[in-house]
Amino acid sequence: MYTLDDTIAAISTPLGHGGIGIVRLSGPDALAVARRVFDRWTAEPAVDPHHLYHGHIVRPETGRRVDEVLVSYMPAPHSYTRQDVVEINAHGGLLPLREILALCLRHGARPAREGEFTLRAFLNGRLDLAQAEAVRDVIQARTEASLRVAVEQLGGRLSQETRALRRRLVRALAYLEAGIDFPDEDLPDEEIAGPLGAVLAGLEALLSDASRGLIYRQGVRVAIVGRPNVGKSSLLNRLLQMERAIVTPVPGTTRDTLEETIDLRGVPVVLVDTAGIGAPRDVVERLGVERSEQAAARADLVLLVVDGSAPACAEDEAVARLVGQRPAIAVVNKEDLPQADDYARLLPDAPHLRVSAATGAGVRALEEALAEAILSGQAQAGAEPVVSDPRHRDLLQRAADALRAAQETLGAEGALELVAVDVEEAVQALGEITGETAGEDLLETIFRSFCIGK
Ligand SMILES: Nc1nc2c(ncn2[C@@H]2O[C@H](COP(=O)(O)OP(=O)(O)O)[C@@H](O)[C@H]2O)c(=O)[nH]1
Ligand SMILES: [Mg+2]
Repeated sequence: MYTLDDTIAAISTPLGHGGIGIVRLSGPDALAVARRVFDRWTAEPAVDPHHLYHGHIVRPETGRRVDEVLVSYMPAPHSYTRQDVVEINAHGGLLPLREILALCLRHGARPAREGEFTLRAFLNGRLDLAQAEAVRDVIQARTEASLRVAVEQLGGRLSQETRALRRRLVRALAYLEAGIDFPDEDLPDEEIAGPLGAVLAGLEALLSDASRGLIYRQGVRVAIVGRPNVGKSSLLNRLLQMERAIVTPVPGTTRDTLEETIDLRGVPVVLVDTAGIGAPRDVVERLGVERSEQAAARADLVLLVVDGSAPACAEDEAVARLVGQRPAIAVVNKEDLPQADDYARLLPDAPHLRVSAATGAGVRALEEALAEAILSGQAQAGAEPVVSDPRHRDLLQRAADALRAAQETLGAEGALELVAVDVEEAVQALGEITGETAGEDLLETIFRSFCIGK
């Protein structure tokens, strides 16, 4: 299903206005296609690899210049895809880039699908699957911490550790099979039980900080909810350190949900400001309230904001009921005003913090509490987690479960065939991380999550 023998082309930089933009070609005809549209190479008998050539993209039919460009040629295997690659650096506008791409397509290339350059790099063995996924994660990283984790994975740390564990299992499997074929020989324990235990310990070490890695990569959603006018939008602006949401003394100012990301100790935190939950006065407010309820339901953590200068009312109670048992922090806002209520009975199990979104008092402590709630129970060791992708975590888990089952059978002196089946399962699972045993369906799903041009 995957072809490597045709030539693909795409705009590899974001669409919009930019200083430069790049059209990339990969495949056996990359140079031939470029020769047809790049004037410097049309008459050039030998193009120097890894040189930048200055010239123009020209419509061959009319001789009209499309753009002034810098073009480079990276022959196989010394390129991103390990195929012949040509990169055309043009001016970064939508029109020149689209026209250059269209010319390439008309002269022998076909449009690249999502992630197809990286897919080719994978199929040609330049990257394994976990590294290919890291390319996407580097591009999509939202904090320095998530970038560091992705760069480590791109460098092959997860791949090397996974491969080393898998190799030990493959060896153990060979001994197991020998034991099955020659049941009268004694099986040396150090060749089977020893490696199984060691690999399981290795898997557990990788899994131990996986949830922290997942949090860095995926981030968490925090919904700010409360009745109208308690200061939700003011609190959002405070946490963002900018005036993002409109704040007015008029109840019902925020009618729709609004999202912004902050970097909280390396964790990308999506803050969702919501319309106040109360008695809606019109259809827009009613829809806003529904969205607020959905935002609270979808959030990993809820900030329930109340107004400390006013007594708790039925609306506050209603919002607290909506929060229910979800992870939450009660934020008693407007502490700069005379306080009318301590709100202690609202969400009695959640931490309560007094803040003033107006003066900023208590906001640092709130950030600390938020980080604590998000990373609670996570080891805060300096080392970056190795695993940050739920796909990898699940496969490591699958391998670990299979090895535990294998150990159990071994311990109970069960049939070696059964042990072998479980060890094979673990070998298969680990192979799906690096792609050694990945089927086309899996590749299809993974590369579809890339952007076109990557
Ligand atoms: N004194 C005081 N006023 C605040 C504080 N936070 C918000 N306000 C005011 O409360 C009103 C409603 O604020 P807003 O953020 O729009 O509330 P929302 O409806 O919950 O989003 C505005 O007039 C704010 O200036 C605070 O900490 N102290
Ligand atoms: Mg608001």
